[in-house]
Order: sequence, then C-alpha cells, then structure tokens
Amino acid sequence: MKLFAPLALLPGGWDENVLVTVDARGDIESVDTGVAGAGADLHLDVLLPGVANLHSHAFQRAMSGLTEVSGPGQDSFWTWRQLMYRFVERLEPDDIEAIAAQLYLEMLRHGYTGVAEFHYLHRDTHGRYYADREELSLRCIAAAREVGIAITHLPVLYAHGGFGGSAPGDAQRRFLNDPDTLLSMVSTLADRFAGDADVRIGAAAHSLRAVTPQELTRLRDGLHELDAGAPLHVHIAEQSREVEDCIAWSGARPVQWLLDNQPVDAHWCLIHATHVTGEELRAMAASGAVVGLCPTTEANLGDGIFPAGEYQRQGGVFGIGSDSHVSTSPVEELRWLEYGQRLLYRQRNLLAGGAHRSTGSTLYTAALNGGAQALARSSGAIAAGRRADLVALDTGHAALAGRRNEQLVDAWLFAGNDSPVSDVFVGGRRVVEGGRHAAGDTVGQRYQAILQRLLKDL
Ligand code: NGQ
Ligand code: ZN
Repeated sequence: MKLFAPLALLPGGWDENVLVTVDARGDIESVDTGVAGAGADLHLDVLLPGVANLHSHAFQRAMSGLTEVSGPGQDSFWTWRQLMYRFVERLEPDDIEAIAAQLYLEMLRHGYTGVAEFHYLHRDTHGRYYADREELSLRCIAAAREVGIAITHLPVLYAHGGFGGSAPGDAQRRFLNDPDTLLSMVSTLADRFAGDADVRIGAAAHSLRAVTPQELTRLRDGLHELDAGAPLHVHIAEQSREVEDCIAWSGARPVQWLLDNQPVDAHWCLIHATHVTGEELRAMAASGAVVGLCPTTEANLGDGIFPAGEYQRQGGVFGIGSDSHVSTSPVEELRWLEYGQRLLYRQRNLLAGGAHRSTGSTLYTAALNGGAQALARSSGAIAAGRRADLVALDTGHAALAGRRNEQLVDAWLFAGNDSPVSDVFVGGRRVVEGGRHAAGDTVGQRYQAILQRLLKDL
C-alpha cells in the first residue's frame, strides 16, 4: 500500500510530498520525499507516527467518572482504590473484553496506535484461576485484535498487600499469583502470539508493595530468559504515603531502592515515579529506563507532579499512559504534562526543550520514542523498517486552519477539544477512516448493554 501526504513528520523533521510504501506485513518499506502523489492508494493531509499508550488498566475505563463524589472523610488515592476494588468484584470475562474493546477503540480514534496493558486481574470472582489460566489476558488481547490496536500485554505479578511481603487483603484475591505461575503464563501467551506482529508479551511487577525483592528478581530473570527484549514495567513512587512506607521498610525511597537493587535499564518502564529527589531523577535518566507518565490519572488521583522539566534536561526517556482512563486521548496527557509545570512554576513552554522550539512537537516526539521503547515495538517513526503505525490529521479542521509543520502539532495538542485525527493505521491496516472506526457501533452497543447491568446497584 502507498500513502501520500503533502506534509509528514519524518525522523529528521517535517518534509513535503511524502510517499510511504507499506509492505504486506505492515512494515514501512520505503519513504520517498519530494515526489508526486499520482501512484498512491490514499491521499492524506498530514501524516505523523502514532503514539503508544504505555499504561492501561482497561477495566477501569468502565468506572471512570463514578468516583467523583466525596466520601464521608477526606478523599484520596486510597479511598479511590477501595471503590476500584469494589468494582473489580463484579467483572466477568465478557465484561472485561467488552470494556477493553470500547476503550481501545476510543484510543485509536484519538490517535493512539498501541497500548501496554498492565494486567493484574488474573482470577475469577471467587479468587480461583479460570480453567484457562490466561483467560482474562486472552480477553484483553482479543479486544485489541478486534479493534486493531497493537498491544503489548503485561501480565502482572501481584503477591502481597504491602511492603515487606505482608499478606494481601481479600479484595486483592483476583490479582494474586507467584513468579513461577506468572512466568508460565507469560510463556504460554508468548508462544500463542509468536506469529502476530501486533501482539507482544512482556511482564510487570505491580509495585514494590506487591512483590518481595526475591520475587522481583525471579520475575526479571525468568522474563529475560524467555525473551531478552521483553519490557518489564512497575508502578513506583506514585503516592507520598508509598514513599514513607518504603523508607520505613527499607530505609530507602522507592526509586532509590529499585536502582540500588535491580539492574534498571532500557527494558524497564517506571510508571509514575512522581516523588523523586534530584539524585533519583539523575540516576533514572542515566539508566535509560522509560518513565511512564499518566498526567490525567495523576491529577485525578491527587498523586503529585513529576519534575518533568528537570528530567528532560537530564536526557531522560519518558512516554505517556492513560492508566485509569479518565481520558483516552494523547492530547490530554501531553497538554496536562505541560500545564502541570506551568501551574507549578508560573511560566510557559517549560517542556519545549530549548529556545525557539515547539512544545507540542518536543512532547509528541518524546512520547513517540518512550512509547515505542516501553512497548518494545518498532513504531514511533516514519522510516523504512518501522511498523506502519500512523496518524493522519485533517487540515480542514478549524483548529488547524493555516497552520504549518510544528504549528499543527501545537494546535492539535493545545488548541481545542474536537479531534482533528482523520485516519489511523496500525501495522499498515487502516483502522480509523474519516474519524470513524468501522466497529464503532457494534463495540459501542455491546459496551452500553454491559454497563447497564454492571452499574446496577453499585
Ligand atoms: C492500580 N492504580 O493497580 O490500578 C493502581 C491502584 C495500587 C494506580 N496506581 C492500586 N494509579 O496501586 O495499589
Ligand atoms: Zn497503573
């Protein structure tokens, strides 16, 4: 397939009259610039690489917006978590698949082309494994395949209720497993999807609260024996109470502890890492790990603000995720990443990355690179050999009127609410066309029906 756009974002910057040839496998075969579009199969206005969403708990989409009512006392991350645990109790496999399909479809429409699913819901409502231990993983992957988003599925090791290997609570029973069981699930899934270029299997440790140091080491070693390139994700230092509890347990702050005790490198993705000292920040940047920022969820849960400007100056890698899915658009994540800094420092263009640079383009490019690394997927650039994960913008959209080059990205990210995303391609397959997804009605109706039942008497 040949795609033509008068304007495209290539690794070296904006280029004109670009012809992208995609091979039968869905990889980019060649990129020609300054050519005529006559022989192309499809003409688009502006073509960019698509961003990967590096952090998702798909089921939480169905409870977004339901936790905005104040409780009897002070509301916090921890009171939100109690509500989330209550919601988890109700979810059956069909529900999870329907919710994930709706979520992934929304992500595609907003321009995400891949997702890393941080999946810790392993057991049934009684806390027993399903006949097929990978049942719920398979449901998430099936949803991704149905709507056509690329998925890096991360079965999560969750073994304890808090630091020091403390016993899990009853509400956590659906999450529980041990390193060897989890690794066998990873191995089964990796074999099963070995031939699918749009499914990748990695793993995650839920948090330093949920695994012991020995379990974390076993998970890491076992994962990299199975697949040396597999990504390993972990939630870390999201809440200040978590930092205090970690210090009480180990004498060290969470990020410091991890860097001191694990060979953290480019395979790792540290989710949130909100509360870090200058020294932790420098060491994280030097490690090559991706920091997975989820600004809308971090705002929603009252986590805090990551020192993104300082991290960027250290050359740190980062990407974006939508986590609890109070937003399903990369626009809001990147916008709020910058706005958090502006509100904090009372300045502007804090993440532009230097003088006379476009904040939107700098952030978008960072998210492309960090997202591809966190998903271990060869996406994030319009270049030969890369996966054809692409987004087209409609320049007829009012927000983009008269804009050129980086102004287009700045306008997309910082000016308005209607999405100018016209077309989305994943592995060369056109999954969004003229702003619409072909399965939108079917997936939407199934979701509506399931939600009517799920939310009854909640
Ligand atoms: C999660 N979410 O696993 O869904 C967590 C809450 C926890 C965020 N951290 C549970 N945002 O961290 O214990
Ligand atoms: Zn999370």
